Amino acid sequence: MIKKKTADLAIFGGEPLFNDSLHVGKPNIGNQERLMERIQDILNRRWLTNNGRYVREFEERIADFLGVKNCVAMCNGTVALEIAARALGLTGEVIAPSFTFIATAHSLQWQGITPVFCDIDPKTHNIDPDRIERLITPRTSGIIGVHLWGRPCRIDALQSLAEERGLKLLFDASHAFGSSYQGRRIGSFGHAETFSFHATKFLNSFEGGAVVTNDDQLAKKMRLMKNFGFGGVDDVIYIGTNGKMSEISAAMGIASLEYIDAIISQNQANYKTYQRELRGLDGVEQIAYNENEKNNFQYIVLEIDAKKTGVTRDALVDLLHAENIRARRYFYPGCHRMEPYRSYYPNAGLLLSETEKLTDRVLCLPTGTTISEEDIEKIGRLFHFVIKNSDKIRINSASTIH
Ligand code: T4K
Repeated sequence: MIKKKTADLAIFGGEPLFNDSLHVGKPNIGNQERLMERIQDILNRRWLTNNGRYVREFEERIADFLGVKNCVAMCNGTVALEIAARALGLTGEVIAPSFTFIATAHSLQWQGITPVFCDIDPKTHNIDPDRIERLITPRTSGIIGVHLWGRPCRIDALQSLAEERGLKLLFDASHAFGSSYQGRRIGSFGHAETFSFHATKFLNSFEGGAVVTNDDQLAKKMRLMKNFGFGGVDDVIYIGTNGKMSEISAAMGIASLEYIDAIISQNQANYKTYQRELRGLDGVEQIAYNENEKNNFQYIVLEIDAKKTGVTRDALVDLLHAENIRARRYFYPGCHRMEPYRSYYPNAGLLLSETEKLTDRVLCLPTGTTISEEDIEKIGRLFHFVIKNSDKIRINSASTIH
């Protein structure tokens, strides 16, 4: 039970609600004993990287789990996107959402491809297929859909459009490991899909990523690309980079894979507890997962309507941080308002009105295997308290609390 009075809030100098910070993105770690055994084996065998046995096992198990022919493991999700884009032959312009982590856009710009930002559907937070057509020019070579928060894009609509217009279709599935679309696991849609296995992700390998595809030729090309273009010893047959996953990362990835049922059930329980605790708060909407599909429930995402709550999203973030709840404003302020895109396209916002509205509303809360039901109940009570007392907590236009 929290018995906070306004003056007790940490932001006013009181004790924080939590002694140890609760973080969005705190890693889930599988069976540590099994992980340590594998790490010991890696050290004993002195085979640390370069397509070792754990990387091969990880790739096989991922492909099997997703029902896709090829999994090419990479050192991280950004390099996975870069290599997938390059192997697909993307050039000129590629249509992608601005409401995503910056890596989606950077992976293109990094290799001289222009990301053309498309607005989102405010209901799903994903790229709106109905707005893509008007952005296609003779320079457009592809579309990247991002399954944000693990909720799939409108894949059918994107697929039809890409086919009609002869465009490549790549999905950034960084958030969507384990999710399904129309009963089929994310991973085998479009020409390829990429994953991030960063520490903060549902399935983590410390750092890591992968491209998955049913296209054998594409997979072969990406295997060359991630290994400097080596076709054999002393034989470089292609331009490449170093995108390899290490053995220790693969061992962590396997440990995570073996643990995902437990992570999902904890994430789902947290999601339900948040729904229960935040119920009845006018102006606070928790985004919903389609429970007819498979979900990883990795993100607890709220939309804050400051006109109803009387407290802006940013003020709420300040308050939560003061209470040691490390909430995040993903993906503020949108890629188009970050460099170099904001300088390149200063008027991009005119076509991105839904993105702009959403970047001021979204708030992500901690979840995962390290948070308890009681923690979430406390967070819920804090929300009720703050919103009920919003008139006493005066917030100026810069979101500072007085
Ligand atoms: N596409 C999409 C749609 C993505 O979301 C991402 C990555 C990518 C592509 C690229 O994949 P990678 O190249 O990263 O594999 C974090 C992650 O670094 C990033 O992987 C992720 N998306 C993004 C959504 O979140 P930041 O800037 O929020 O990181 P940071 O360091 O602030 O950490 C986030 C939170 O996690 C903090 O509250 C602290 C906590 N944390 C973090 C680490 C690393 C821990 O508790 N323990 C840890 O070990 O980007």
